[in-house]
Amino acid sequence: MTDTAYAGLLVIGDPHLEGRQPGFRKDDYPEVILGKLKWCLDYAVSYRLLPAIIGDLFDKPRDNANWMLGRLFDLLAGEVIGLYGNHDVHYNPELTEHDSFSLLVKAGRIKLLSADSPWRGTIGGRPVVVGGSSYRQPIPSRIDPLETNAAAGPPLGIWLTHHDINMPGYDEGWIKPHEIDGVELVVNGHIHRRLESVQAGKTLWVTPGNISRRARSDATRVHVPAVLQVEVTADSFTLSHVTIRHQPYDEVFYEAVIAETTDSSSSAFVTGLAELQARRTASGAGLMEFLERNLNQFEPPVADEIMNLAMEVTANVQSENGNRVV
Ligand SMILES: [Mn+2]
Repeated sequence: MTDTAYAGLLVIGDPHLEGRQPGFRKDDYPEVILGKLKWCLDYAVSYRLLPAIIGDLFDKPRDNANWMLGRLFDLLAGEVIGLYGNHDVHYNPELTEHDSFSLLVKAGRIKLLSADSPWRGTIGGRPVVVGGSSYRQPIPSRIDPLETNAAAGPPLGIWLTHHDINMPGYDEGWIKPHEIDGVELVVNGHIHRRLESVQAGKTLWVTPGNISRRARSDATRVHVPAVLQVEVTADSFTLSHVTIRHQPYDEVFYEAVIAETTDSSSSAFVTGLAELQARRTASGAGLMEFLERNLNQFEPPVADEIMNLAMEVTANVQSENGNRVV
């Protein structure tokens, strides 16, 4: 498909692909999340949208399962643009040849956007520039007009980011939404829930949230996995959140079973352990939570030793993430 046929963009938030089960997910996460990405890419083809991944394609930057990388090479068959997020890089903030994401860039499966290398083309019959700043890369204050195709009129400027943006409902952000000269729309990844958009001068800042639900938290419970469809119109654009088919929250996550207890006797500890064993998540999620709540009943050297052992065990699980755990 040539870019002249594009009607818009499909912005895909933080897929966090992983070859093993994260946290308290109880479904077959590796397959489910690849399936979601496939759904997004198929949807993009059906509606003539250029797919754009706004960082954290992977959950772990390295040692990703070969079968998963192979599937990705098949899935990313058409034109796809994107950024790397903090989860895609091992030594923040640079992408290196050791990180899986770099393979996809090298193979031309993803065009990595940067300030120096934006995507340029025609969308909805208009010239469009889509630039991007990967994790910790500076967000420019303007698109240089010399860089734009003046003959075809001013392009629609879109910028993608993977940053801690200070949006309503997310106060960990250190970058305030601001006007960027020549950019009408900024779409930010990194924040895993959909937040209210902020108009800063001529620039609209949008946080669509991610397509997967990773953490078992209240925020996740209300988050509806969706992608952001940006339809380019003659003089502007329209935005819509397209819900991705997903299972109910309770079918995706184990129920929280570790009740707060004031009883610090070892029998409560043992009961808690038995519950943990019954739940047995692939990543050892719940174990740390359990230990943090219960270790205070032991002498510090004993508590430290238990914690060290637990960390060793869960680190081993992580290093084995090339093996699928089902
Ligand atoms: Mn993320």
